[in-house]
Amino acid sequence: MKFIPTGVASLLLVMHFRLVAGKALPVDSPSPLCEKKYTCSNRVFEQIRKQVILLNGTAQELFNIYVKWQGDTFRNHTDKLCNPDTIFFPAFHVNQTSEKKEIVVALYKIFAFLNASLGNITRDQEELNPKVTELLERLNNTTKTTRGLMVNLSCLLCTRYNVSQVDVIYGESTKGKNHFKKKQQGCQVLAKYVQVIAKAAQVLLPHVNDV
Ligand SMILES: *[C@@H]1O[C@H](CO)[C@@H](O)[C@H](O)[C@H]1NC(C)=O
Ligand SMILES: *[C@@H]1O[C@H](CO)[C@@H](O)[C@H](O)[C@H]1NC(C)=O
Ligand SMILES: *[C@@H]1O[C@H](CO)[C@@H](O)[C@H](O)[C@H]1NC(C)=O
Ligand SMILES: *[C@@H]1O[C@H](CO)[C@@H](O)[C@H](O)[C@H]1NC(C)=O
Ligand SMILES: *[C@@H]1O[C@H](CO)[C@@H](O)[C@H](O)[C@H]1NC(C)=O
Ligand SMILES: *[C@@H]1O[C@H](CO)[C@@H](O)[C@H](O)[C@H]1NC(C)=O
Ligand SMILES: *[C@@H]1O[C@H](CO)[C@@H](O)[C@H](O)[C@H]1NC(C)=O
Ligand SMILES: *[C@@H]1O[C@H](CO)[C@@H](O)[C@H](O)[C@H]1NC(C)=O
Ligand SMILES: CC(=O)N[C@H]1CO[C@H](CO)[C@@H](O)[C@@H]1O
Repeated sequence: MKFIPTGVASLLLVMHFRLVAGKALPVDSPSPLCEKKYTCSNRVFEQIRKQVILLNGTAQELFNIYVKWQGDTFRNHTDKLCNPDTIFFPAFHVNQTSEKKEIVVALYKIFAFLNASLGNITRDQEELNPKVTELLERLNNTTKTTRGLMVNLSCLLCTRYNVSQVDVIYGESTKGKNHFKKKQQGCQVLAKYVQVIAKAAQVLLPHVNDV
């Protein structure tokens, strides 16, 4: 059995094609990044670091509780069904020596993707597990923190780094898919999120390159 669903594979192909073609993908958000006026405090980077560390501290638990409520098949075969390597997630190819601006752009890409994914996951779980507050609350909290983080990242991008557009690649919507696919896609995204957020937290540890 192969674990790359055809939808994901074709999405990857489309993205590969677009990257090769050198075309920037439009930002799918309803309003351009810097339309709002942001006031950035001096502590904003510190705030971002705290928010990322908070997310890193709650990601594994969110994943565990998610799996707990998807039924026996997911609980018994988590590694196979929720393999993080079978889902697209924006790359996070920065490290502690990267420029801060590069790090902030990379962070924006992953959190924009995460925010959209959490929207789908929350909608699906409200349908599949409408009474499970321990899961819905965690999804809600993670979404809230993610959006707060995006405000702070936008503030840096728009006022400090003069970046008014970031090309974000979004995932596939789960709308219209069957229950199993919805559960699986959410599970894969959250499994990958656990890995990526740990890397992000690592990169944001106080480092020398403070420009
Ligand atoms: C999952 O594992 C439990 C306990 O090990 C078992 O009772 C159950 O039948 C299994 N269910 C499936 C769908 O594999
Ligand atoms: C860190 O990332 C930069 C790009 O941001 C890259 O040029 C450099 O090779 C990377 N260093 C390591 C040790 O991976
Ligand atoms: C977050 O995702 C929701 C869809 O669930 C979208 O409406 C909203 O604009 C997104 N927020 C940001 C800051 O991108
Ligand atoms: C679901 O995901 C798609 C693709 O990432 C995104 O465009 C859409 O806003 C998401 N839907 C919700 C309700 O968040
Ligand atoms: C969600 O966030 C609220 C407010 O920060 C907190 O009181 C609550 O314990 C959190 N719930 C979960 C399940 O993490
Ligand atoms: C979280 O839940 C509260 C209360 O149910 C709701 O008002 C709020 O819009 C939710 N936030 C997000 C980001 O989903
Ligand atoms: C910001 O970018 C705009 C357009 O790319 C450019 O005209 C402007 O000079 C830049 N400002 C700074 C402070 O870098
Ligand atoms: C991120 O979370 C993981 C798992 O809880 C933990 O092992 C790691 O130390 C955390 N990373 C940072 C930089 O806090
Ligand atoms: C320094 C700074 O601007 N921090 C903001 C980051 O985002 C949070 C949540 O949106 C705000 O409360 C902070 O003021």
